[in-house]
Amino acid sequence: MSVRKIIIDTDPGQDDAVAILLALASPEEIEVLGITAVAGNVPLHLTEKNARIVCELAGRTDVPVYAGCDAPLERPLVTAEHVHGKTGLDGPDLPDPTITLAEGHGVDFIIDTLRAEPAGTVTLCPLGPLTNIAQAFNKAPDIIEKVQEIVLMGGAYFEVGNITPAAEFNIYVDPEAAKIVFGAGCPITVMPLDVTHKALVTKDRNDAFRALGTKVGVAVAQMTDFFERFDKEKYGSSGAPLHDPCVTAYLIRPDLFTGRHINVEIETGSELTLGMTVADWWRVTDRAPNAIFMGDIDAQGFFDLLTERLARL
Ligand SMILES: [Ca+2]
Repeated sequence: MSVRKIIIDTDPGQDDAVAILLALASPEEIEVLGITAVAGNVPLHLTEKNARIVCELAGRTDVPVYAGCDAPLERPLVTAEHVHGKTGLDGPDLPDPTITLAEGHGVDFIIDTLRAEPAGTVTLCPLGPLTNIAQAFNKAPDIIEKVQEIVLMGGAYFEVGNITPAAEFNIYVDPEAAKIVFGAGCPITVMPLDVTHKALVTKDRNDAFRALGTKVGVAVAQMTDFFERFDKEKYGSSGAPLHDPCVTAYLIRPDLFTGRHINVEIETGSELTLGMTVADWWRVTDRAPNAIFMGDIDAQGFFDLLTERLARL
């Protein structure tokens, strides 16, 4: 397997943090060209700071972190402090970053990188609202055909919604951006709630992170403990879902996931179902497939991979 060059587009977020740590811990499979922050779980000034905190936690001060868009394309920002806490990274007590933001806008970094690298060699990994990616495609349509793949966390079919009864948070926050991305024609792989709601941080799995005894292991245990409180109450499950690391785990172990190549459209018109991913899981339309929509995960294999890789940092 060759090393995949990726850009992580993110709104950390405790689960974003774990996704980034997994990528940085896996140099045999993943080379992180840069991280672009976007407004989402919390406002941009916090997500870009949190991304730098996470790189520093991993000892990877060489990874450039850019600030991207501070609001969705056409709507006011909706945030999720009720899940992630006031900072977006509540749980561990991590120091302010010493690394500074890279110069330039995150959207321009995405454009310049895709233009500079050979076509079909850069994978985009959006872990938040799709604003930065859509903005880059709008500004520089020539980069669309150069994308190797977009592997994103967002949407839902059987699990329907987590921010409204019909919509998953990342897509709901910027549905117009999601519509642009899903309509762009790039290969897309989607990690929806159908997958992530099976990736539950049970007590045993949380204990395994803590038992690493490292700074990273303890911080990840504290992060996953934090949103646990909220999610367990909400879902009544044995643990909280760990959404975003499914994206970076897929780049390392695609065999942990199964899904279908189907058509996925984004609802942007309805008040009631705004941001819904209308996924043709049963292939009842003749709309052309535009995404591999995952439906299942080997959850224990996923957590074993996470624990084994985080132990390296
Ligand atoms: Ca996220």
